[in-house]
Amino acid sequence: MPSSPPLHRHGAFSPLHGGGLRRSQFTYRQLSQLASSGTSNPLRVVAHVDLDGFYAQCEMVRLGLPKDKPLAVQQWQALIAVNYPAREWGIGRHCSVTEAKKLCPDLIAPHVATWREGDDKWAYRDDADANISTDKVSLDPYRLESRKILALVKDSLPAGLQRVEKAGIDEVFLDLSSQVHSILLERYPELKSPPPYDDPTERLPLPPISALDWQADALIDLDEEQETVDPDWDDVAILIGSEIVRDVRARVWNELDYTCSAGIASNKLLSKLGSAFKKPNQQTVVRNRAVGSFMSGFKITKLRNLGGKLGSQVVTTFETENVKDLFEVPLDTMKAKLGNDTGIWVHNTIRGIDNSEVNSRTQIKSMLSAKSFRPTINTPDQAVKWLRIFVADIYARLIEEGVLENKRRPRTINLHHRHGSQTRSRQGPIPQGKLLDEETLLDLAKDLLAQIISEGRVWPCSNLSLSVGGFEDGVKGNMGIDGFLVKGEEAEALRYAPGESRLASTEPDRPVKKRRVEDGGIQRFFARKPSADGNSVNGPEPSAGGETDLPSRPLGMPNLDLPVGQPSTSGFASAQAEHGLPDADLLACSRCKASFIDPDALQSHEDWHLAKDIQEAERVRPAFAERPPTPRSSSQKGQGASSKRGRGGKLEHGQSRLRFG
Ligand code: DCP
Ligand code: CA
Repeated sequence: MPSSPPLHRHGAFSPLHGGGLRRSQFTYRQLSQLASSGTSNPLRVVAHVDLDGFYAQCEMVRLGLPKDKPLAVQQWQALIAVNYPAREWGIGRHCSVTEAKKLCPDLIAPHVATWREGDDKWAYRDDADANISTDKVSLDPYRLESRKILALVKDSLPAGLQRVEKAGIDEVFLDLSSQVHSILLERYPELKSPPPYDDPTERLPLPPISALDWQADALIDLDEEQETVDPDWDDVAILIGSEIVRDVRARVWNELDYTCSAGIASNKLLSKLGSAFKKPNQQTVVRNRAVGSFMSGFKITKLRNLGGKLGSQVVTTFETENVKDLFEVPLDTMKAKLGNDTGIWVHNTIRGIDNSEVNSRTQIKSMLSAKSFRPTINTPDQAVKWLRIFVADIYARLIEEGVLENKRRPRTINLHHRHGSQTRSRQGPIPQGKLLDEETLLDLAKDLLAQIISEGRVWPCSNLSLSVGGFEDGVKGNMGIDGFLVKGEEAEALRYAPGESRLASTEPDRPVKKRRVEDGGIQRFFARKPSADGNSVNGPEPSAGGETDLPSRPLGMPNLDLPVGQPSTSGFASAQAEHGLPDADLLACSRCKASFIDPDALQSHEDWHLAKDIQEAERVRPAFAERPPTPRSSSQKGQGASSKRGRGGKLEHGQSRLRFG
């Protein structure tokens, strides 16, 4: 923590008396509840920390390059991450490698590491871009760096008071409320006094009137009226949060050599917009009093979850693109025009209201490794070579998950196969009770492949995906009785004897059970969460799950980064515009509105849908429990709403930052 307190006390004034008769707008109860990180506490402090040009920074660190060298990470012919020096040359993810090198001949463009057919370890290879048919991308190097950074972030925060949610491969949310509470009491011991008359609804005294030292933080402008209002405890709380975040960022930089940007605000929605507001290597504070002015600078479709269909509908309905204009629309009108749930949600979102919690208990539920074959593969031998790679890939991640220590282990294994437009899946249980090793997994995968092959009509094969799921906490020490009991998912899988493991269709017979909404409304706009890692198709929880061979988040790929059950971004409608693709000669995905320049990109995109379908089918597997295990072929099913990542927080017209303090 910084050595000097942020409030410069005025002589002998105690904060409790400095405010004279005027009182804070916050109560003793709200202050004390800050300790338990309540999500509707107005003093709440949440931060979002996001690494700058993450994969590119990983490569800079790996190669030991000076920070000013332009570098972009290549995956086949595409760029998937661009560092900030390279962005100054006009290079972005939309560029091909060739275009980027034209813009900046000195560009360093390492190719992502790959697995190669027949090899048992991923590696960085000079010829990877020429070997799309025999190589498969490995994101392990980035995942490992991500883990290191996450561990350091956690280590920078007091163990008992931290709440850290990994929100993606390069981003975390921190609920700093408890820590801020403890620092507040330490710095202002007067706040420890009981409330007058022991009444927790009494309002706190005001903090002293003094300049708050925001150091290098970017602060969001206030409107004139707010400028003149003295700081209250929410300003002090967020300032303390900002100091904590500055220290965390300094450690990540000093110890691991990475820069990151951060947003500090009262909730996840605002802190995420804040972290993207000023990049790289900056932190932006969105004080409660600045929320109106902050939000009013955004275009509606730049807000999370409003990038797609729902955003377009809102724009059309209210005939404006600006959040600012929506402030005028009364809640009742919103409800009437958009439906109850959707109306309330939009009404809150544009005002920066978000009561979702920072969830530190998110755990991986499944891991997937997949490859689309172009050209297709035609023999069992080839398929087995790929299974070996998938198993090695998944096993490395299982080790990270603690499978060797028996901390967590999967209970089921699934193999999905595509032949033309036909997809088939087989699933089996993973034997419990002994340490899971790579050979066992491979044998199980081969077994599933043999089952699929025995049905015939399998070659040529254009996609194979292997996944493990049904993660459970392992038994530590002596194996308890639970270790020998078969439960849930595994029990279901076991109902099908080896050799006849149930076929999981990619088209669920029954629709996914959805959160009931009054108007059947908002849910129709929202798809489910794909990967935090960008290219993964994970189990039903936010995670660092599987890896397909698609560009990690191909153009138009959704990045739905809300917990399951919550609305997330919808639609690809703006993909084209946002990525600056030309209007002409675009190939459109039949399942969503995404457009692509070349057939390979389209194919990748469609494979992504497939992988997501597979995941979805797994997720709703219980819906099949009563069905007889009759093998049948299945077809794909459209997912409906999908999403496009909205960066949301880049500098918007009309926004500037205020020097404060
Ligand atoms: N990623 C990807 N494909 C995409 C988007 C992202 O492979 N279409 C990967 C590479 C990124 C990482 O995910 O480095 C994190 O994604 P971000 O959107 O956070 O982008 P960056 O970290 O690269 O840049 P920024 O500084 O804008 O956060
Ligand atoms: Ca990032």
